[in-house]
Amino acid sequence: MAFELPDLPYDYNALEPHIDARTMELHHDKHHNTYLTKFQAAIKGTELEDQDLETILSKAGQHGPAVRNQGGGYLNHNIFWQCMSPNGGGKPSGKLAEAIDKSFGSFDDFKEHFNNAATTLFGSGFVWLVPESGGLKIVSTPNQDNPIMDVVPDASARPVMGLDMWEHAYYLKYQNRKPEYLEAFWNVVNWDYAERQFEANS
Ligand code: MN3
Repeated sequence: MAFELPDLPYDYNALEPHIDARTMELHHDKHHNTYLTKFQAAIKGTELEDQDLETILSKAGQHGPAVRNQGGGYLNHNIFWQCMSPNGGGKPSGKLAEAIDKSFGSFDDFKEHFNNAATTLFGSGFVWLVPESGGLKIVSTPNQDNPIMDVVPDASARPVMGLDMWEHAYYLKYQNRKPEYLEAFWNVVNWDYAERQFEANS
């Protein structure tokens, strides 16, 4: 497999004023690209070069920290850019909306649970919405782990959507103000993408 840095699906400034252009530029061009470069170095000359990303990371526990952390960082950002959109925000619809109501009680209750998971996550990591037997659950992962990884307890499913809670995702604009970053995310969250992921993976 030739792994490449995907273009952002929108301009750096497309998520302004919620997520600032400078953060998006550094986050994509520097952080994401560095995960990719280090992942490529970690698998160079090994049998992993011929496997697809999800196959490799579903067995992250067998491959050592460089593949888990750098490969995870590469995958997580491939996903995260799609979880936001300049046309995002609002509420989900269709089967995803029904599953959120069923699993959490209401959309507002879901947001409260998700925000709570994000603000209580210690250190760097991601918060994910993950399909679970017809419903949904919220999963927090440390560092660059992803719910498809064998090292994540109770996971092993593709996330519907996720949020980057590393400081590099918000510090330039929001510093320590995580609740403001969360509000910004809800204003750009791409429910169309999340609905497609839910229908494909649940
Ligand atoms: Mn990040």
